[in-house]
Amino acid sequence: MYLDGKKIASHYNAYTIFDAIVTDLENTVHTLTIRADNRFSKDSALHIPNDYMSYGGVSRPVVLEQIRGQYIRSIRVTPHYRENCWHADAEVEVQNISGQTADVEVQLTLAGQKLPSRHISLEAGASGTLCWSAVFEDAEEWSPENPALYEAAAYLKNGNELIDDLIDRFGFRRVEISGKDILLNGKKLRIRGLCRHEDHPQFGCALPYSAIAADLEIIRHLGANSVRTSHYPNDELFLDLCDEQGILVWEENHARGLSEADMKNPNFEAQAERVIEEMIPAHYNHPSIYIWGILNECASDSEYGRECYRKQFELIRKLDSSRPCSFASCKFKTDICFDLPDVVSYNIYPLWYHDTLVDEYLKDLYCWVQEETGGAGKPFLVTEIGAGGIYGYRNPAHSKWTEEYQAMALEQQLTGVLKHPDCTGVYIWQFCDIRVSEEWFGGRPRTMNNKGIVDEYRRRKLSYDVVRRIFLEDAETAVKHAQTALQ
Ligand code: ADA
Repeated sequence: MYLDGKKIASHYNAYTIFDAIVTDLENTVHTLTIRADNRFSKDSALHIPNDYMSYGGVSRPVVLEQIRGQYIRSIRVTPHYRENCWHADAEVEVQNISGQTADVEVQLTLAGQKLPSRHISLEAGASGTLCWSAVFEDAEEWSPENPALYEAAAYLKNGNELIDDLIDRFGFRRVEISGKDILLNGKKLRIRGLCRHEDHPQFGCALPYSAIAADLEIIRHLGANSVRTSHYPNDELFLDLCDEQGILVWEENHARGLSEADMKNPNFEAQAERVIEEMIPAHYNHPSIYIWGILNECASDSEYGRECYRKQFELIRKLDSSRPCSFASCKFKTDICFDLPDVVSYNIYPLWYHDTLVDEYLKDLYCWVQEETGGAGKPFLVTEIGAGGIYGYRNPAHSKWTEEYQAMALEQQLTGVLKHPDCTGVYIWQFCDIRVSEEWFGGRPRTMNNKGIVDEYRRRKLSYDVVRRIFLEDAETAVKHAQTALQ
């Protein structure tokens, strides 16, 4: 990033937020230049030729702000439930970018409650954090059924002058692990989800509000209650809409299918950990995010890989102790990391990559996890399952890649997973067909990943109605079970 031709910032990774502060600017016209480079190189450990497209261009919003001396860098709201009542802790970080000490005041309103203002003296260039705790007796819980959102509004004053404000939203909800269950607000969670890439034939990975909203409308019509942001942090717009619509989100850092050799790239650990350090503070207040994921299908079957997983889970828990964490494994019975996450998650493809019957495959795998790994007794999620189906390729012989085969496979896969007594739920791979790197052309007809329930133009395949029927039936059954449990 350049201002008037002078470099002011550089950032690795296309999916996470970063900022640059320039002081003492003249009051005149300036030129801001952003150069996005999507070329692969040995220095890039995360953006590599892959089963999705690393698009060029600027794919996230660019925001310019004129700030005066001091500004509010972040608001972090942590709701928690105790003594039958909602409480919330708030932390407001203020930064002093001026050349002298500043005595400032912060006023904070949380969910309509005006809290006592706080003062802080900041030396030149320093930042500091102010904290509040408050009780909210009438707070409405955030849930998929009732996604109640509240505002956190901070105002920064220097003397009597209001010099900055920052307004964010949050929700009163709690996510806990209880034995084999994930609890949302004390109730057992049941995931009926879809994995979704940010990918669109008109917009690449930079989908505008209207396209994101249209995707979520389809996702809700399918009867899904969750989206997995495979395989990187998503656009704030998407998360805001999930907060508003009660769609639960598994958000994960940027990595897909990195081998041990890939993970030994000298830049890998710093680049992967940096994504976590940027993703969690930026997205912390979103109630829709119920779990953090890392390192999709990376080398969780190797000692070196395990050390990377361990360090990243440690980093997540340092940044956010209010959510569970997990990773999606494809290592069948060779994974050595299940003692590390809160939730055991697997990507499995019976009837696609191997012609094993779903029930048999899942039962065998679940038993192995219980008997042979540190994942015994933990919640168990299927984070990917699906099959390829090329839109418009129909053939009653049900050969692979036909829409009929995909519909048949998903019928058996979803039924098998959702009837397993100890499975918390399922994410279908995947929402829509997406572009893949040229290097992946071999196994990917059209140089596309064709496992979408809709194609890249969001046109429904035969599997669409199968998924909708099964998800709606499962939701109905879950409601009946919950009602029976209350009687
Ligand atoms: C893996 C991977 C996905 C996708 C999928 C597939 O599970 O996590 O990104 O590549 O396989 O289509 O085979």
